[in-house]
Amino acid sequence: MKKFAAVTSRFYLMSQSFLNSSKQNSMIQTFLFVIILSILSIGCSNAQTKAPAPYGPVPNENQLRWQEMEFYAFIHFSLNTYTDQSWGYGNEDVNLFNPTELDCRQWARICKEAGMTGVILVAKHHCGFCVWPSEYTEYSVKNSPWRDGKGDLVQEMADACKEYDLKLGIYVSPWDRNHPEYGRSGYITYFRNQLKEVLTNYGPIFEVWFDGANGGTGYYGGANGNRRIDRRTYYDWGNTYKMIRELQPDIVIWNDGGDRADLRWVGTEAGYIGETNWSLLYATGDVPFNMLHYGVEDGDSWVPGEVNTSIRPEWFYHPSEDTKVKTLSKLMDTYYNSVGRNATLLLNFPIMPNGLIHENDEKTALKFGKTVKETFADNLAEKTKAQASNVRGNAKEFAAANTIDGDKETYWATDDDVNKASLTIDFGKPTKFNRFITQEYIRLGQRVKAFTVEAIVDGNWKELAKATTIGYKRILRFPTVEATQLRFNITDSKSCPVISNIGIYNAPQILTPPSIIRNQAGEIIITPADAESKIYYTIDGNEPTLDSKKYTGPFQT
Ligand code: FUL
Repeated sequence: MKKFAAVTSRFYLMSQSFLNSSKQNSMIQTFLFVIILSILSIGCSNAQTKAPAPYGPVPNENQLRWQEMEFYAFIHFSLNTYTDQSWGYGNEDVNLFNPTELDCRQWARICKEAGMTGVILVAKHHCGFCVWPSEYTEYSVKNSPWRDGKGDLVQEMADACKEYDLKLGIYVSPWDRNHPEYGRSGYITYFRNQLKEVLTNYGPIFEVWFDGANGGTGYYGGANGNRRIDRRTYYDWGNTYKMIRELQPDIVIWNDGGDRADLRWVGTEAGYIGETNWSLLYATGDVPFNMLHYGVEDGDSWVPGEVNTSIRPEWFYHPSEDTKVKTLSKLMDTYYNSVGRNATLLLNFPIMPNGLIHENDEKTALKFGKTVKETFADNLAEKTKAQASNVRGNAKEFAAANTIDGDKETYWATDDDVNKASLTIDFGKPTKFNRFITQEYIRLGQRVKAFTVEAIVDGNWKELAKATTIGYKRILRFPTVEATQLRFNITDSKSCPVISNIGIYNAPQILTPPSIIRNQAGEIIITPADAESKIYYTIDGNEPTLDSKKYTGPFQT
């Protein structure tokens, strides 16, 4: 505005001097006056159309950068890999750690090809074994036969991430079942020294992960006891966080125990977050029952959810699970129920004893990445016209078209007193689609509480989907429709809606064998890779045809 005022007054002076010196006729005077007036009036309408003020808590730059990463990997590989355990006791022999074909470049390549943006490596699990040669313990790779004790897995992972343009994150278990001082104050110094090592020596770390399993039985340097701790006070998280932020100013901290961190657990490791998902919690760290899963609508802090889940049932490699790698349909559901519900997806790869990702996991991960890529390759909204029922100050800066311009920094906003509004996309011709994406401009807070999506089908508006929160990203699935127009109705919002993006897609049908399982009640459950496939089956060994029985739900055989 200042710049504009300066330009206007300079123009006014110039025109005055022109008038004085040349004494032109009154027509010219009137003409210039009109120009000046119209420039001034544009200035006034701009002045009225200020951007919406932020509403409630907003993300910081680190949380924003992290949220845009969307999909990244977890890697679990430690002594448990060699003992077929989930949690080591803390006395497992370091000599067991001896991968013969370890290649972090294989892990990084798979992650990259699957569309992931980073990798969080378990540097120390609950057993206390360190996959980097920590100078503060003997319980590490430096005393293992791997690379004659000269190996450093964190360094190899950091190098591979650099080569494949992935960000690196680190999991350091606060609970350490090996350390003699665990449960006493001496352990906190040790824990911080270890954090200092991993956060200083390996370049930028985007996320640090502190698991919530804390305290219990363990080896504890030979004491073999049960060490209970107070999760809220023992680790003095406040000071630990301060140190972490000093060492890595761009980091985000994940913690599901103790002080509130930057990111939250979602209350389950099954691979989904609540359909209603506020990126908010209370600053005190108090979480009302089950609210990790849904966030807290009136929360006073921005704490978005991260969905962590494994590509197999367990986190570490167990040969018995080679046939239990999640199916493409399961992973697609996981994607829609995490990234599609305003969270990120942290998908785990268990590493085999030889140091590689199993081919079954690789195949599924790549298929998954390819399907996600193909699904969202062609945004049908981009070639359309968008119009809204209300545009803030009628200003172009806040017009509906900003949702389909491919620029995440522009947005559609309404006037301040509006909390219900519609945006219509006109395809100009009958168009098939089955996915709808919308994104709020979360720099200004999370606002929308409810919305619907409709389309003109056979001449009438028909509701395709109904949902609650949006946040950074919301994806809705519905059966394919052919329509000329789509209408996005915000039916309730905490404050005026601010929408940065709309995407409309026609996801290809996933042609892959369905998963077939028998549940505990003995029923057969058949799940196709997408909700649209129809299934016909036989139970007599004959090839099914379209005349065979149609699957409608679990059945007994
Ligand atoms: C859990 C841990 O106890 C598991 O072993 C695993 O590391 C997972 C990511 O978090 O709570």
